[in-house]
Amino acid sequence: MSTVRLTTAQALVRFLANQWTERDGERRRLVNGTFGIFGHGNVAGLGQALLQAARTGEADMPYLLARNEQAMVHAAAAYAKSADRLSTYACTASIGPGSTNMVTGAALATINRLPVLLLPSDIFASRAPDPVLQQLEDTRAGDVSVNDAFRPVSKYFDRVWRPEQLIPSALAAMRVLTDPVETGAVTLCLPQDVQAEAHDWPVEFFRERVWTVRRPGPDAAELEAALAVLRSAQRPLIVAGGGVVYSRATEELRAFAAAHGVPVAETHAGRGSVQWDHPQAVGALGSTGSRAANLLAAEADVVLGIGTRYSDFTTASHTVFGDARFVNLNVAALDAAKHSAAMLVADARAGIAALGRGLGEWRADEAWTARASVLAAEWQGVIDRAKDLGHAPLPAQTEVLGALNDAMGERDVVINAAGSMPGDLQMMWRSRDPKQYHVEYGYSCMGYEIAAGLGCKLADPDRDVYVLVGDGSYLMLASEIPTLVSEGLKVVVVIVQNHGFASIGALSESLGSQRFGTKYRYRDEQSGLLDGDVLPVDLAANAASLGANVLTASTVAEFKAALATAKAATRTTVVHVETDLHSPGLPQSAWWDVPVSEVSELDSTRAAFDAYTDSRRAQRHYL
Ligand SMILES: Cc1ncc(C[n+]2csc(CCOP(=O)(O)OP(=O)(O)O)c2C)c(N)n1
Ligand SMILES: [Mg+2]
Repeated sequence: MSTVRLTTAQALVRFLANQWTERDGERRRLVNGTFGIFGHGNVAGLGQALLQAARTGEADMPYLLARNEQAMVHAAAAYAKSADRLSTYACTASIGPGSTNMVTGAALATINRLPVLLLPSDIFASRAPDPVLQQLEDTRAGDVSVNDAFRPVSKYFDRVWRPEQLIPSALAAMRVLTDPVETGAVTLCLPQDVQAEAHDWPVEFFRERVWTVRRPGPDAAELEAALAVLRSAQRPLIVAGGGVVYSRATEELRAFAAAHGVPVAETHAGRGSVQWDHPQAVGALGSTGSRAANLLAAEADVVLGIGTRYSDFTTASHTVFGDARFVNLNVAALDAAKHSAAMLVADARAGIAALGRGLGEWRADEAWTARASVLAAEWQGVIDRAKDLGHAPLPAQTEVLGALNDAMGERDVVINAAGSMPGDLQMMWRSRDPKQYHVEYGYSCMGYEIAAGLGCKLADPDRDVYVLVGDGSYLMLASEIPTLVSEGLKVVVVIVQNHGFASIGALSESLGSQRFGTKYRYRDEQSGLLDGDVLPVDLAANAASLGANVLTASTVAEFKAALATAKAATRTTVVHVETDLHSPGLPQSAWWDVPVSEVSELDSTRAAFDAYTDSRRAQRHYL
């Protein structure tokens, strides 16, 4: 057996450079590059290995210097989302805080089922200098470190205590990253001494490996049972989730919906599965759904869920569906089994094809299909009105989002994650391309947005990327603007300034908590609350100080003009627009379960509790 002498870190870099994925004849690098921030935990181990790779060309592993470890994991997750999970980035962080900063990113990736490879550095395997700077000391166990916090949020976790242990560990990591069911954050902890330690590695470890991203077909018995339920349906509704997009099943879904006259409602991750003006498109479903989709969900007799995990926003906390039976086509049994469904465990594309063949000429009731079209058209009228309110003196958020939607090209991408915008976007966005609507709503993590712009742009350099970020999110994590600037990547960042939390403020008010603590204001001396004057915070100046071009707009007309300038720009450009914190949103037609205090001294809370108790009566198990 021929061997090569390398450090553990050098071996890992060389190994990663030789991993590929393949699906439908498309071959991609599994780990396209590495984001990192160096500290004493990784500068001399992985840092040296990455430098050697760059200097000698012995391994193709581009290195990108991020500014915040959480943000770099978001960038990797966004890259993977854009790449339909066929490719991702690795993230190296120093031990201690550098590593634990990645835990939030790991949770986001795992919950959204997006592959990211995390390489937190770890305490000395030798234990010689214990406690090393930033080491957690545990009186009960010697093998615990802060990195154990990654365990519940990782789909695979290992700590490489000895160099040769990397071989099984790295192979297992690749298997999990490329498995459409298992995928999520994969964490290999690398003790700082082991990273730098040499070993004689079998050359075979570094050969090119191709991991097939499989498309499992349906089981014959499950398919028969699913078809029987569907054939009995008169009022069927499709719920399209992220699995449709990741599986690239959108063409098949469009054809299936048209052939069988089945309306299609979409989740956040499934938005764009059918283009907005497809004859069967009825918009978004659930708490922030269209009235069309929510009415149809209440009346449907069979729901065909495809690639959805049925989050509470989709089901309106288990209130949106009526007496429907469910058929769930999903690559993961976990999701296929939800709502006591007839399970169809399969790849979305393979499953839709099999269902289409089995259904033959079957069609939904003509009246049902027609009613769906009427409701969908009515909802488009609601959107048109929300886009053009003439709200003054500050524009309404829906006007800003509408202007952005109109200004964007067919293939451009819009990114968002948290605050009031995901709800408005989900209700009103007109998607033309399956990759256009990039809203992270599995973890809804403030701070994802700008970092995700970086990941998206790396994945799809030929698409224009528009990041929508609230002032709250911006204040949490604008750190990757300088990274975009240094890498020469152009993203348009739209900062929507409303001096606080439009989202949680409105929620607070509806739950009787009077918008307490949701405004960015001076503390008022008399009330003792944060409801004084607006703060002298200038996010436009802040963005300029980070190296971006900055444009400001205070009316919708100015915003449109700024977008046109930003579109033509060749470098990262921020458009700062102020909107009315209290501006009207779109009409809500479904509930969201947020419990209200059962006892209270406040009238507002008591009234909200009564309303909450009423709403909860509609909540059900789907048995
Ligand atoms: C990291 C993180 N912390 C807290 C929350 C809870 N949260 C959801 S929306 C929101 C406020 C967002 O404010 P902003 O970005 O200004 O958006 P707006 O609501 O004003 O549209 C908060 C605190 C979250 N989703 N993520
Ligand atoms: Mg805000």
